[in-house]
Amino acid sequence: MSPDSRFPRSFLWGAATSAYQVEGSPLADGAGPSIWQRFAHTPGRVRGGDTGDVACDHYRRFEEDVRWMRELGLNAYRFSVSWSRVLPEGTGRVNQRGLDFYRRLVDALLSAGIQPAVTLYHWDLPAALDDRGGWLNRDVAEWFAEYASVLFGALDDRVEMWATLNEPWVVTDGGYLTGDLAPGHRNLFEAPRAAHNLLRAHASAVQAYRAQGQHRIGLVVNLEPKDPASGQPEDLAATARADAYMNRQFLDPVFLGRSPEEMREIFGAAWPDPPAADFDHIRQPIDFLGINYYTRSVTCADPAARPVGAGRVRQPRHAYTETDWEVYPAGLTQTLLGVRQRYGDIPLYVTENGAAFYDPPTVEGDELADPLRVAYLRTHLQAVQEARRHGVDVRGYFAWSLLDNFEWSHGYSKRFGLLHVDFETQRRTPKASARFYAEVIRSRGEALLEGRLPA
Ligand code: IFM
Repeated sequence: MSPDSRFPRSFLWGAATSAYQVEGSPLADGAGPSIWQRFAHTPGRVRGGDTGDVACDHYRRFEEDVRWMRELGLNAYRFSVSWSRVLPEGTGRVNQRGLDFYRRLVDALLSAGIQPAVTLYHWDLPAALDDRGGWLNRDVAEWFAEYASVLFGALDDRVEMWATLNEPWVVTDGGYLTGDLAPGHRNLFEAPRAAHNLLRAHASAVQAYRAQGQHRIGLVVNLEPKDPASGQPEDLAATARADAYMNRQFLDPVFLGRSPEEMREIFGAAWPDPPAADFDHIRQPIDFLGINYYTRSVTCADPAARPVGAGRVRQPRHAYTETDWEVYPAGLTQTLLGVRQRYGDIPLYVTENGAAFYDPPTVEGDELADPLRVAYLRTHLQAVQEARRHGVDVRGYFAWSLLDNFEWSHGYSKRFGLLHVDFETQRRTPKASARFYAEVIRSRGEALLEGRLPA
C-alpha cells in the first residue's frame, strides 16, 4: 500500500450505538416513557420478554465505555439522544437532568479526544406524542424541531456533527406496516403518511439548525442494493419497486424534491399524494449523508409479498449472518458509488456497518475470538477503500456496534458488538474484531492488506 492510499488523517473512525439499545434506566432522573418502553413491556412483542430496562447500563457506565473507545483508538462516537429524557412529554417542559446526561457524555468524549456524532431520533418517540398520533400527526414536524432546538442550544458549542433521523424507512416499515417494531401498527395507509411526516420533521429540524447551529447536519438512511434475480421483466420491475421503496423513498424527496414514481404503484389508493409545497420544504440542503449498510437483496417478483410485490432470493454459496442477512461487501462499494451517481458529490459517512454472529453469553479470559466478524469488518472496510479509490467522498466509518446490545424485537439474542457484554454482570470484553479494528485505525488502513475483497 502506498502511503497516500491510506485513509486520510481526517478520516473519522467510530462506532455507533443508540439510546434505547444501550442506555438502560429509561425512566431515570425524570425521563418520560418512549414508545419502545411501552412496546417492550407489551407481552409477546420482544423475543424472550427482553426490555431496555438495563440494556448495557451505558447511562451509568458511560465513562467506562468512553475509556474502551479510547483504548480502541476511536476518534468518533455516534450515539442518539432519547427525546423523552430531554422532553418527558415530547414538547414543552425540558428535563434538565436528562439533558445533563448528554452534556456529561459529550464532555467525557471530548476529553478523550473523541468527536461526538449525535443522532436526534433513533426510533424512541416519546409515548406522550404517540398518544397524540405520533408520526401520523402533521404537527410532529414542529414537535421535532422544538426538541432539536433544545439540543442544538445545549450542545452545538461542542457537537459538530448532527443527524436528524436514523433509518426513517425502518421507522415506517417496521413501525407502521409490518408492526414488528414500535409502535407496532400494521396499516397500509399509515406507512406512507408516517414516511412523509418523518421527511417534514427532518426538514424542520434542518431549518432550525440553519437558524441556530454552527456546524453540520445530515440524515442517516439504511440502503441495500437491489439486484434482479433474472432479466425477466417481472423481476426487473419488482427490483425497481423494491429499490424505490427502500432506497429512494427518502432520498429522492431530500435531494430531488419528489417521490419515486413507483410509490404510487406500490401503495395504490393508500398513497397520500403529498402537496408540492411540502417537497419544497423537504428539499433543504444537508451537509452530509450517513449510510447504514448491512446487506443486499437479490430480488424477484413475488405478488404475495404486499405491497411491494418483491421477494428475496437466497444465495446458497454466500455466507449469512445471525439475522439472516447475506454477507456481501461489494454491495457497500456499489451503494456508495450509486448514491454519488444519483444524488451528486455530497460528503458521505458509513454511519453503521457490522454483523451479528453467534457469541457466547459469558466469556472466560480477556478476549473473545470472533473470526467471522473480523472477516466481515475487513472486507467491508476494503469496500469503503474501493469506493474512495473511485473518488467517492467517504469521510468516516462507524462500526455497528460498540457494544452487544438490545436488538429491538430480537431482544439480546443477536450480538453485533466490538465489545462483548455479559448481560448478567455488565462486564465488557473486547472481541478480536475490536482489536482488529484498532489496528486498522492505528495503521490508517494498512492492516486491511491481508485478504482480498471477494468478487
Ligand atoms: O440495531 C440496528 C440499529 O438500531 C439500526 N440499524 C441496524 C442495526 C442492526 O439491526
